[in-house]
Amino acid sequence: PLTDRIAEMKETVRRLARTMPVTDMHTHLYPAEFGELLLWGVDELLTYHYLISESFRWSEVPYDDFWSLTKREQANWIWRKLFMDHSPISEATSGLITIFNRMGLNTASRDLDEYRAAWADRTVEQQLDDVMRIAKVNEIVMTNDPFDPQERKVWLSGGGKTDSRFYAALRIDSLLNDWPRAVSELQGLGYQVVEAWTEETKDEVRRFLTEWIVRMDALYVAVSLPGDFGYPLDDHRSRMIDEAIVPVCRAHALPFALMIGVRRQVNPLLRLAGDMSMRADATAVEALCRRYPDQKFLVTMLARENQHELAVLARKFRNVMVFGCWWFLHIESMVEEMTRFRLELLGTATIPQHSDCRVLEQLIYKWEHSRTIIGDVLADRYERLYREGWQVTEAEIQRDLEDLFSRNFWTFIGRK
Ligand code: RAT
Ligand code: ZN
Repeated sequence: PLTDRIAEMKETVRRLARTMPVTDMHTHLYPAEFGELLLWGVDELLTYHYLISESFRWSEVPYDDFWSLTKREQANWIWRKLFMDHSPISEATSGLITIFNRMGLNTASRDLDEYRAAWADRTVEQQLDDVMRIAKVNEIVMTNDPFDPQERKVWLSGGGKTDSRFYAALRIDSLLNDWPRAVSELQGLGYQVVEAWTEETKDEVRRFLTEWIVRMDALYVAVSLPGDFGYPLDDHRSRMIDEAIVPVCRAHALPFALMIGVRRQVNPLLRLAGDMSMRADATAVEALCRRYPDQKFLVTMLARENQHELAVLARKFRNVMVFGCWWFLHIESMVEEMTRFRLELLGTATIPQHSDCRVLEQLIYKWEHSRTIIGDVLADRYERLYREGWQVTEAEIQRDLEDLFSRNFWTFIGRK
């Protein structure tokens, strides 16, 4: 009977969604050769900036008291506030419990030192292998900023490419959002730029972009932008996009990733945890897509209010690929809501999720939660078909999930 076939289909979707290899197309993770840039282990997990802001809600001590602690002391403090004094029910806190559980630790013991001991005899290489195996993440795209001196050292010494599981994305926030800083960084690297938008400055910015795209073999160029980003305007950002970024991206056939809707440092006392979301104007993306129909744009937005409009925009412009449930949207209720209407509006022509992990082991919970939701939403869409007499084979389910979890990304960027 139909109900049995539907139950069987749902079981297949669930199994494949749980096990299908994933390409994680935006993270802040790095291979081992980047040394301390790759964060991993229990103290890094506990001091994740998502948890820092949650823990301050339970404290009245001055912010600087926290910042003056060692990392281990900060981790102890957060552990007490968010796990001992209160129940860890938020996405980020419960995610840590999922990590402990999948790593085979006893979550009932609540013994932080026992958890620390479990990491003590692991090498970073082992942990990378194990975590990627558990999370079934096969490819990881980094966030690569040439203005970060630690990171630059690796690239300039010819490194960065020994671990074939990792891919680069050239991140250029300050070129667009903090031009004076970019000018001084570029000058420091030997580029002949000045703050005025001179011909030589344009040439040199293009040379900088080109050299770093080639050096990193970058898959795309990326920026995060505030919600009040507008385009086209008579401003620095529009000139930079029109005369440097898009021409270089086109020359290398690279997509430009726009992550729109962040208001940086609304509370500077929280440092990295002090950024906020902000509603954006999708007509800026629309104008870009219309002006550059053969330039591809990977686009994500941070405000929930922008999500439906963004999915509709992707129906109008095939050079847009909507990706991920970004940052504050990376919570189960939002992932479900967004995935549902994205599949309803776009079918499987979307990249439903990226992890944005900053700490290696986060791959475990972020992908497990998302896989489950994406699978369930997809199965609901198939169920509708079954009720009309249309069935999907296991091979078709596999194909659809492959599109969502990896192929759409690689096809859109023109690789593989
Ligand atoms: O999600 C995050 O951890 C944020 O801090 C940012 O890194 C954001 O994802 C970004 O890439 O700007
Ligand atoms: Zn990020």
